Amino acid sequence: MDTLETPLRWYGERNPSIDPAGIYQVLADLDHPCFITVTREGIGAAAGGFATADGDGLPLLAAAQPLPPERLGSAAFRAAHGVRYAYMAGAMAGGIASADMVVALAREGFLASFGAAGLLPEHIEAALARFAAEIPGLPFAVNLIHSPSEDRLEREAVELFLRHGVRCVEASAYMDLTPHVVRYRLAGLRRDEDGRIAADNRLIAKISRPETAERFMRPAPAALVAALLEQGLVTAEQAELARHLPLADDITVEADSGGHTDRRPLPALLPTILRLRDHVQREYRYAVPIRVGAGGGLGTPVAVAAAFAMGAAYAVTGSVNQSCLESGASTAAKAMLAEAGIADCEMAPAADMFEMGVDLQVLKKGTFFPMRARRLYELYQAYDGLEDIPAADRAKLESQVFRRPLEDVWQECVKYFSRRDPEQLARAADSPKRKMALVFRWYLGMASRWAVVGDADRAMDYQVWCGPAMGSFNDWVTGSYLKTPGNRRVAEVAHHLMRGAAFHTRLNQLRNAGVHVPASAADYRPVPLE
Ligand code: FMN
Repeated sequence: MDTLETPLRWYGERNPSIDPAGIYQVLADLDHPCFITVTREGIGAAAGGFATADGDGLPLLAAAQPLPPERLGSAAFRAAHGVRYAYMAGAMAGGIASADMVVALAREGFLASFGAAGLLPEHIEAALARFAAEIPGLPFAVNLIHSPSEDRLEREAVELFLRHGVRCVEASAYMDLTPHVVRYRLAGLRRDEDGRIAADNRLIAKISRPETAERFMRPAPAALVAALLEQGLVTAEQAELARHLPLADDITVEADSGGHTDRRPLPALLPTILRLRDHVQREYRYAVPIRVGAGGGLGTPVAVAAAFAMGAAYAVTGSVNQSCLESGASTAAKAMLAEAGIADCEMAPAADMFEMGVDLQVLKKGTFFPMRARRLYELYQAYDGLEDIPAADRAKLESQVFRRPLEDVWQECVKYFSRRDPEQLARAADSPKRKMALVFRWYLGMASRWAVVGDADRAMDYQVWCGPAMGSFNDWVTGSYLKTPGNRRVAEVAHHLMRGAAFHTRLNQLRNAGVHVPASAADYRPVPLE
């Protein structure tokens, strides 16, 4: 090794570290450069000293620049959203992405999206009041979820956001655009003092297909804009300005994730959406190009580093945050999540799109939910109504799954939908199959609730949305303080994922320069942060 010819030499007051622990310390010191030198004992690493072209210091094999995690990803993303890190915690429905989670992440310089889907307006308003009081001036997002069968919910959500001056929305589950999401974006358009277009309502669209991505990348469709103008919901100036900028500022590419997912692999999907973005940018020449972020499967520093290496402007996590202290999930559900391995999730029917046969990804280990939900879907497909289900199957459902007569469940459905969405009842009145769907959806809906409140009696029915990122996170933190669910603070997890991503990014630079780092120095380990 010491005969190696390198053009550069390294000098320093302190000897370089040659043991794996010392090399690790240098690699993990992200605020300083990392010089890799050749010593008699193998490679040495130093955070100080300097490189020179002459003299007889140690041969310098490679060097990596300082890389604080604040530098990863897109500077434009950080500036536009006013955050320190290009990192976002995605929404988790029913307040699992809780107000506590949003507050904790905002205070540490991360963007978090409040899990507004499925919550009553008064709950969303209570969260917004907390943000105004506890994190004034700090950025946060709120989820706007497309509800194909409940248009009213989406319209009312947008009205609420506009009333409260919500400045950033994470729009998800869209297949086609709706007037509501377009209205949110347009209502924030104006010209600033210098005549430039200002978009006060920032929109982050989460997609898993190119067709949907493209709709958000183009300016708002003229027909929708005209209709909004006619109804007096946007001004003529806003309608005009809408032609000059994309509907969304950011596109989150969601690969195989917890909850609703197309299960595409990130390395297949992300490059396609990046190319699409470049194509649209060439066509429209937007003053501020759309940023493309990545989520789905990110549960380790290596995965986050890979997302940035592929060109993601920002990283989005979900599953791992659910197991954190601040999440709205129950302690029992968090304990189950902390035990999950990489293969412990599977697809199960979704409550909101049950009749359409849509699945979502849930935790499999420790619960019968996926199996029981699938059985309900099979019965739904096989029969035209509850009355047609064979007596033995019905008895089993009533004793094991529902634990009450199906007629009682139906009465609960009537009570629930009379208040929330009477149209559903009207549609079920003359359709035994629709009635069967509502009864079965009762179980799917309650299974999420039992998991959120931690109903011990229903532990075997918990529906916990979760993707493989959870298992890889658990594997990474084994042997560290983050193994214990009680230590998982959401902002610490975010810090470690980003620091670790910076660590692995530098490690890769060194590897590409031909450096072989011993395995025990090449794995970022989380330790408690001061
Ligand atoms: N995304 C949404 O846009 N709206 C939601 O209501 C929503 N609910 C979720 C609930 C849970 C429990 C989980 C795990 C994810 C949910 N997601 C939702 C997706 C996350 O925001 C995020 O995009 C995704 O979890 C990232 O993938 P990962 O699970 O592999 O980390």
